[in-house]
Amino acid sequence: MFKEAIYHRPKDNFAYAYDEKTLHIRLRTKKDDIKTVYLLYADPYEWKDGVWKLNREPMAKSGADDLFDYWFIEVIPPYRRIRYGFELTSENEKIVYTEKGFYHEAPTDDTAYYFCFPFLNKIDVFHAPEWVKDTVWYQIFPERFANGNPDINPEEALPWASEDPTSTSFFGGDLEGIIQHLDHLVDLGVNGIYLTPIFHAPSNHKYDTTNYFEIDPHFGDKQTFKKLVDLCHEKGIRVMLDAVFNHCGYYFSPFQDVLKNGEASKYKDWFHIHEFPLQTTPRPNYDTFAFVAQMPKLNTENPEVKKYLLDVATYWIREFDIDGWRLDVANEIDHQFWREFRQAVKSIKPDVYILGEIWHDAMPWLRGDQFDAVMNYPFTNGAIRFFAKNEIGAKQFANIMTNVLHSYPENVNEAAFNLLGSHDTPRILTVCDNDVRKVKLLFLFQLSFTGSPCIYYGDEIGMTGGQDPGCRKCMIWEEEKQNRDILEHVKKLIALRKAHPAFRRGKITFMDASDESNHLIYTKTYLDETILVMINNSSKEIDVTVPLSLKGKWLVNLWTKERFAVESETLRAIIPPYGFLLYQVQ
Ligand code: ARE
Repeated sequence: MFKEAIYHRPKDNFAYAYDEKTLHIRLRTKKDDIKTVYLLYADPYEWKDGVWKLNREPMAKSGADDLFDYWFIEVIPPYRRIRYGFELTSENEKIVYTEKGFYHEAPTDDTAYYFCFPFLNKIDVFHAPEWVKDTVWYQIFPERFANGNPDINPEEALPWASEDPTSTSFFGGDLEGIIQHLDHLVDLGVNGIYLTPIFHAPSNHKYDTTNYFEIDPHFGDKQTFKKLVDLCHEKGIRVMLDAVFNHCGYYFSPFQDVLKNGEASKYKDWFHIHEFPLQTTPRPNYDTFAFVAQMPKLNTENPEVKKYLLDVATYWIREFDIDGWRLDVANEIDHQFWREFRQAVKSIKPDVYILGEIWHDAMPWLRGDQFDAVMNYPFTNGAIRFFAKNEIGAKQFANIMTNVLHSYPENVNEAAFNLLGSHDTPRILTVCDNDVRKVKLLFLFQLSFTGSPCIYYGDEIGMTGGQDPGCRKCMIWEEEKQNRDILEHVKKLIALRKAHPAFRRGKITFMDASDESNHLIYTKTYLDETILVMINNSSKEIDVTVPLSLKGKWLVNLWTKERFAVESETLRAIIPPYGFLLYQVQ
């Protein structure tokens, strides 16, 4: 037995409260090393005649990645607290693993040996808004979505789509343009929009805020924004805005005051200034986003700054009823700020969605006291490596996704923001080298995965473009120039997601993954519904045996609506190159 690989640590993704009553416990062991695992647990204060009696329940293998197996069990302790350990059996050894180490027999003379989940306090349970789990997002970069009001165009605005964007070009996209095209979103079936920044700022992306309380005049005004939110709400669409609180723009008045008055400025502690006078070259002598002099970092530890930004956060909820905040560069701001941010926004709208922009492992922000979700780029990267680039085989892909799912508690995964790309990454069709079949498989995987998927504007009609600014081209509205094939595919998937709870929610189980034929088979289960997804990510037709005993069941092909009974012990399936099969098991 490889004891070195055995790992558990209470809290975070290994032992957490799933809801007010239920604990989830996970254990990691070396891949293929352990045959069975039992959870040994008991209430620490329940002794009978001087004896502490442990319960013993089997744990199930919940998945495997390249190196490890993961084990899982759900426990509902009557008094909401437990001490616990694990009994593990390998080919030739049986041991008990506790917080204090390994034992041949489970010690019962003292609870101190064991791991401790001290108490399940309701207030500490991670709780993301319910609606997010049933939401399909659509991300809009407002400068490039649609020009609804040419009267407010920036002076230098170019004719719509007349050329490829540069980092400084403008095309006149605005809020009125979004209003005029809401029917496209309704038709597509999305029910949430995420707008990159819309507040007053000089750049085309508006991540360099000048005034957090004003809509950028080239995008519209507050009345137009109110109209947009109200119309969206009427159509069942939620609205999320971008909160750029890590840094402001160069023309933000407190920063201008420091530039003007130097050390005498009453705003000097709003920033992190290394020395006076301020200089921007060769590198800024104040903290910034990256080394961008136009984006001075705000001192969010300063109570005045904190109050200012929390006022911004609550203002747009209170006055405009927005439904979510996406937090730019969220991991470079202090945790304390985010704790207070959560309290401030949730106190006025308890089901507002708080989405952090973090590209890396984000567990410290997802403990229930800060964010509801993060932009799930580890999901994006895994999906791209497998489907778009063929860098990894099906097995490794299943391992990566298992790893992604085991990096966070289940209730965190249920609200994860799963994206294939954004305004910061090359477009998905371009990453797939213009292979539409691969894009379709990516959308299938994304939209059948548990969480809250987001479609980047234009990806649904096959727009192309490389890294920023290439991925920010003007939306194509002429139907004859749109890829209607991708559009119909995405529409159908969103409709399936709406119609079938198991498609959007529930547990994903990887049943089969072969590097040889590069196929992947997984099930989604939720309550009493099971959906079987079979994907052929190769250029050859494949003939596979379905790794489930389905005899006597009915299968409904969700794509063609055909229904048939399975009469034989094993079921074979023929899947065309880069094709898929989707069955509901009845
Ligand atoms: C401009 C140029 C870029 C250039 C950059 C830096 O266009 O080509 O690389 O300057 O000098 C906004 C604009 C960008 C603009 C930028 C600076 O949208 O067009 O870029 O401002 O003016 C990291 C951060 C993450 C950040 C990304 C971009 O962790 O927070 O980098 N994303 C947000 C927004 C951006 C926005 C800003 C931040 C600034 O979503 O749109 O940029 O407000 C790895 C790393 C990550 C890294 C990621 C991407 O995974 O580990 O930390 O993210 O790659 O690079």
